[in-house]
Amino acid sequence: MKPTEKHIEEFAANGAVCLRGVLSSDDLEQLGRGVDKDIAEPGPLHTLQQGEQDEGFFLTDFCLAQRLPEVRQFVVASPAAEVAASLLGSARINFFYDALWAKGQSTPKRTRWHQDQPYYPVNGQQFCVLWFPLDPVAKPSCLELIAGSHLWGRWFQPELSQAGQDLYADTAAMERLPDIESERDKYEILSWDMEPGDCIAFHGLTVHGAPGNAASDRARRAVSTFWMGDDTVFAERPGTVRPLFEGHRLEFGDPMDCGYFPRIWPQTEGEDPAQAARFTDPDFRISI
Ligand SMILES: O=C(O)CCC(=O)C(=O)O
Repeated sequence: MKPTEKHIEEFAANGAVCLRGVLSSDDLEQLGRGVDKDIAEPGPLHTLQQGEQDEGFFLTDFCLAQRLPEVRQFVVASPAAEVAASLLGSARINFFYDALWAKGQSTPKRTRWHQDQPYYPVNGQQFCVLWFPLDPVAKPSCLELIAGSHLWGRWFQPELSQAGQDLYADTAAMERLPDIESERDKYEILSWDMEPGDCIAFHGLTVHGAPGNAASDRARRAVSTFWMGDDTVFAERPGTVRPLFEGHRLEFGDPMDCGYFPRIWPQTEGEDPAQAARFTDPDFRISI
C-alpha cells in the first residue's frame, strides 16, 4: 500500500498519519519472528522500563536489525523505506535504526511524552519514524501524537527514559517539555485503533508518548523504524546522544548517506542493503 496524496498532506500538516494495511502477512510474520526472538533473549541495549515495584512488563530494545536476520530483512525488503520516501518527498531514504517497545498485558507504565530527533545527531526536515504494532491495539493503548507539534519550531530536552533525568547536562540548550499529561485538553492528541500491518508515520519533531497497556488483556508489541531523507545531515548536540553510534566516520554537516546508515530506497539492482557496512562492518559500535 502506497501513501495517497491525502496521507502525504495529513503527514505534512499534523506530523503524523495512520496508514492501513502497509505490511503483507509475510512482512508481519518475519518481523514478528524477530521480535519474539528478541523478547525471549533481549540484546545488549535492552532496558526493562518497569521498576522493581511496578506491575507488568515493559521492555525496550534497540538495533534488532543488527543482530536478527528476520528484522534486517524486514528493514531492507518491506515497503517501509518506500513509504518514508513518499511521505517525506525524498529521492533517497537511509536507515537510521530500529527500536522495540513491548508492553505486556495489564502493564500500566507509560512511554513518556517526548520528541525523537533531539536524542539523535541528525538535523533536517526529512526525518520520520514508522511505528508498526504487531498486535491489535485499541486506542487506549495506542501511541499518541500531538497534531502539528513538528511545526512548533521547538526542540525539547530529551530525558533518559527510566530515570527521567536530562540527557544533556547543558539545560539551557533545549527547552523543557511542558507537562502535557496534566493539560491534555490543551492539545489535539491523535491516536487510532490499529491492526497488525497498519502503521503510524510521524515526523522526528512530533511530540508523542504512549499510555500503558493497562486496559488490555493482550501484549502490545511494536517496532519503530527510523528513516532519513535527502536533507538530513550529521549534527552536533550539546552532549552525548542516545543511542551513540560510533565508527561511521561522518563529520558534522555530512549527509546521512553512507553504508553505515545504508540507503534502502531506491533499491539499486545488484546491491543488497543487508550487506551494507552497517550490518557487516567490524567498526560498528553502538551504546546507550
Ligand atoms: O511504543 C511506544 O510505547 C513508544 C514509541 C516511541 O516513543 C517512539 O517510537 O519513539
